[in-house]
Amino acid sequence: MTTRARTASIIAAGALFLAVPACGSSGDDGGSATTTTAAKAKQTGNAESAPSTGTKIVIKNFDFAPKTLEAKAGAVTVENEDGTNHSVTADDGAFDTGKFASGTKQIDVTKPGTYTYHCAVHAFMTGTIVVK
Ligand SMILES: [Cu+2]
Repeated sequence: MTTRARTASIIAAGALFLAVPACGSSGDDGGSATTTTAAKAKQTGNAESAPSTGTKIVIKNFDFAPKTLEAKAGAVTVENEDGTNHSVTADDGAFDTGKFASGTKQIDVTKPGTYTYHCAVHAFMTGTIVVK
């Protein structure tokens, strides 16, 4: 009984230990993620991966397009074409569309800078807004 209980708590502790670093690395790993994207763009020559100027982000097929948006300070429109809940949530909390499944939302990017964001539903969905 005691051995069993101890084993269970060791497994629980192990699961916790595994969960925490996985979370942390995806959060503050922005530098290498950028490198990966750049490397991929170079490799495939895919123009879609290159920074794109505009005021709109489209969510489609569980991805953001463009991955890096260069925008002037002001409003950015986010359109969800997936029919599934997604969000554009700034990693630093500067903006957040909230979860929505279709239609458009607007976010305000007022200060120049580079903002990394993610989807609050799907942590693997990430993008960047560069405000000039
Ligand atoms: Cu999502």
